[in-house]
Amino acid sequence: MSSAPARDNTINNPVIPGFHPDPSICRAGEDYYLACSSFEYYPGVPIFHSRDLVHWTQIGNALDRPSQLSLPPDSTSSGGLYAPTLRHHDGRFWLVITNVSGDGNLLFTATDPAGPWSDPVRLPGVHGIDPDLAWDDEGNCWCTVAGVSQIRIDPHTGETFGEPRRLWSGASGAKAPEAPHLYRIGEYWYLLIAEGGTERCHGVSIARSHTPNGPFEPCPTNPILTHRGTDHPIQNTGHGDLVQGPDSSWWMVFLGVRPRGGTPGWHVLGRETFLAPVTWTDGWPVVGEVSTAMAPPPWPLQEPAPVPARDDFELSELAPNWISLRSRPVENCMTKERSGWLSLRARGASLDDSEVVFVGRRQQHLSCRARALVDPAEGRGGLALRLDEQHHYEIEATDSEVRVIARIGPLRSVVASHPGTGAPVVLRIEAAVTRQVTDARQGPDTVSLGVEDADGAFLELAALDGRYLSTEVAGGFTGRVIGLYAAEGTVHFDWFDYEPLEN
Ligand code: 6LW
Repeated sequence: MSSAPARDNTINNPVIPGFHPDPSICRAGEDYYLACSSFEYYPGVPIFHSRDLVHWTQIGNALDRPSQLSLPPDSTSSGGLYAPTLRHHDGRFWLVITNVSGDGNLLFTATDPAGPWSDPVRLPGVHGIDPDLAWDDEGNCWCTVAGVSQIRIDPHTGETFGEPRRLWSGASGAKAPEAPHLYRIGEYWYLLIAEGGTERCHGVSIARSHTPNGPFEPCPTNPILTHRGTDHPIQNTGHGDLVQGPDSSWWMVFLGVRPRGGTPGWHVLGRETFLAPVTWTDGWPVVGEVSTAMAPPPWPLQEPAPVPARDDFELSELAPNWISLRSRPVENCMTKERSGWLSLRARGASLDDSEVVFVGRRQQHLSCRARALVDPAEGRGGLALRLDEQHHYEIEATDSEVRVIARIGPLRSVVASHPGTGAPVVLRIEAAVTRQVTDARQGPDTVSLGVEDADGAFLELAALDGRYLSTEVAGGFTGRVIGLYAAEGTVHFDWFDYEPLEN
């Protein structure tokens, strides 16, 4: 998967669209790697590669074996894996992350970020989310967590030394000083943090010290990045990480959201990964303009790899952008049961159930179309747009019926029904962004669900307000995922298409 095609001499920001929050970036020679949070989804922690900081291709998921990632069936959505730090040090890649649904802070290593990553080293003595790793000149490894506090660790064994030391509680008395990253840059150690919470007040602040352990002096112009209180189209900007470009210029990756519709605005794609230039004044970083169409960096850009719309399920392994809920047992998700088809064997009876068998991909475009050819002869299942167990729209097929189901909070309703033919059927879900807001209460987009006839004509069965599948309504840390599911028996899928539509 690649993203952000160059257009009209600007680059598209977010550089990694869709639910890809808490970006952490590192450089190894000419190569850049980036990791994101993945919460209740399995495999976990998508890893991206780029050579130009603009075009990113997903090369794997760091945690793709049960020995690395355990998410109990009853673990909550928006639990699971929070906020990685990815670093290249001493010829190896290091990833540290919190599994809030069980194992706490965990450290993994790899020689190739595409994998395989090691089994976890547990960090039972590190208390707090958003762990960061930094090594000083003496070879000490400092693990800094939200709060903000720090402890020395042995990254090979997970042993901690001494007591945690409080470093800084942020610049402005704002809530949630978190997402620390510690860097040695020139004569200083810089401590970058997020504060204000991951909602509309989010921001990034920085402090510096002559040692990795403080005392830290806050930047006089903190926060160095925030869109709080503005009408900027990119909101909730925060949780950043710094990196040097190929020409040694400085850049920040950070998360942001794109709310749409009337007031108060709803964002539906989750928190996305954005890029912004950084310059330095008086030894402090200054974040440049943040824009959805930004000026390209001065170095040559890669030609983005074309992204095929269709997955034909011809391969025995699913591509890395496919994610499941909590686990992916081979007996429930089969690529060889019927050659060239994906076969899902049901466990839970609906998407309300945390054990449902679901395989999806992130919705990455404000307007898009997803289609799938489904054979329901041996079961019941279909195509779904999911935010969590309490917020999803789906079009579901059995031999005798196709129906649209909406679950919004405690309410569940069959909103449309259509006779089935007994034959495989093409199901379709489209999201169309609200272009013009004519009413302050208007939602961010419309979600259409329906079937295609033999000529490919779309028969819309329902058009639903997208706000109910937004973070502002559902809560939590994730974004929409579009995918295939089985709710009874075994359901076979011949292909799945995902196409961006013009916004
Ligand atoms: C993450 C925290 C945050 O741990 O949201 O925006 C939390 N920042 O740093 C979950 O992604």
